[in-house]
Amino acid sequence: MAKGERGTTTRGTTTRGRTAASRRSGSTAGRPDPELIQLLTPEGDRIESVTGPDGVEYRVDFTDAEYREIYRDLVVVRKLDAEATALQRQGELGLWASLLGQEAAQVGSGRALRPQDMAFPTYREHGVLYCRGIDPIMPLGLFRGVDQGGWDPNEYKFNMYTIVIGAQTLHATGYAMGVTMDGKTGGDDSEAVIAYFGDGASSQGDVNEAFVWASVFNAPLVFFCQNNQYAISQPLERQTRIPLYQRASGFGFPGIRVDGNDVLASYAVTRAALDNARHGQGPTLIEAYTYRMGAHTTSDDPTRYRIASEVEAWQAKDPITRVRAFLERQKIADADFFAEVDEAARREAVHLRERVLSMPDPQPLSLFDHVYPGGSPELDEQRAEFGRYLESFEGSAH
Ligand SMILES: Cc1ncc(C[n+]2csc(CCOP(=O)(O)OP(=O)(O)O)c2C)c(N)n1
Repeated sequence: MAKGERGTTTRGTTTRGRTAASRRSGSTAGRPDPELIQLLTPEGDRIESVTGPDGVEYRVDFTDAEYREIYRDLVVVRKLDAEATALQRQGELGLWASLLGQEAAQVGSGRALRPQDMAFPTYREHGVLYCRGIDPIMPLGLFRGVDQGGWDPNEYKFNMYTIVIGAQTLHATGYAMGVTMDGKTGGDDSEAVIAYFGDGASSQGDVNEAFVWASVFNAPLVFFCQNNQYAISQPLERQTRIPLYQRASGFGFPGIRVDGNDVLASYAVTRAALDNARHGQGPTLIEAYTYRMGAHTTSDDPTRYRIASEVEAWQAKDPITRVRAFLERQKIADADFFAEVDEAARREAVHLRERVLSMPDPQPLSLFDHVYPGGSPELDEQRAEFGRYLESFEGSAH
């Protein structure tokens, strides 16, 4: 994205007067949305390159092997997610926040990150976590309640999951400002930062404060909003009256909307925004337009607030089916390859399950171990009191 392209116009689009359904679909039925960056259609047709409303040309130049690898990522990530959901249903996890439907947004943006880039996720970014090379068992330990995350954010350049909605956008902004203050921007090997959040989070004060600070300090930061249409049961029209990406212009930086079910477009748009950030051109807001196919979490029942036809319409835009159609049509992959990927994903899921079931329960008193680096007298007192409480049970091992 050229420097001169920053500060995109709002293009005068308004959602007032449109129906809730047309607001959610993001376009007038039947017509492609001119503001949606897409490189692979739902039918699996490849669009060579596309010029966004920001005047930037978006493209990817993957080798056949890279196309196959990105397909593999999508399939494995979906399979692991389905296994985690099943484990929760069998009582092995306390809760699970499924990414079903959001694989392309996560794998596309996750693969666009360079090794030196730092990511700040929410609680649903299992696909990005996978792309960062983190063992997928890690979030399961968290949702099983036997550890508090488990990975080293500095080693993997992937921060801990954040449950407090939007808080991580401020953490990311502070971190990105630190990158600038350390004089580390301006080159190809510079660090860029990405913050993930949802459409619901866009209403939070934290996110809006992060926009202000990132903008005025020109932070090397990409705000990656996965607009999956719902904040639990609250639909998008309860969060905004304009397309979310247009919010950015009010804060003084560019916003772009990408087809979040298109892994190639998600990759291209994120790569461009990250490169702008690392070269000193400040933040970008990416709105990945997608859909949460499952429940908000395993504690939620989406049939109470959304209709089946809406889900079916999004099924036709499935992020994996279109890549497969493209690979088949272009003869980039054959039946043996697809069977091998399915089998590899199945094996990974079995392995995941075995390891979840053998995770040791933590010692109850370890709850107090990592609250403060040096402990505190008050905490010591609480630990002792909790220890006495545990010992009061018959047959206690404490
Ligand atoms: C500060 C705060 N308020 C409320 C909640 C409860 N809560 C958990 S998830 C959620 C909805 C988030 O929706 P969105 O940002 O769209 O992300 P999604 O879960 O759809 O990926 C809410 C309100 C919370 N975790 N933190």
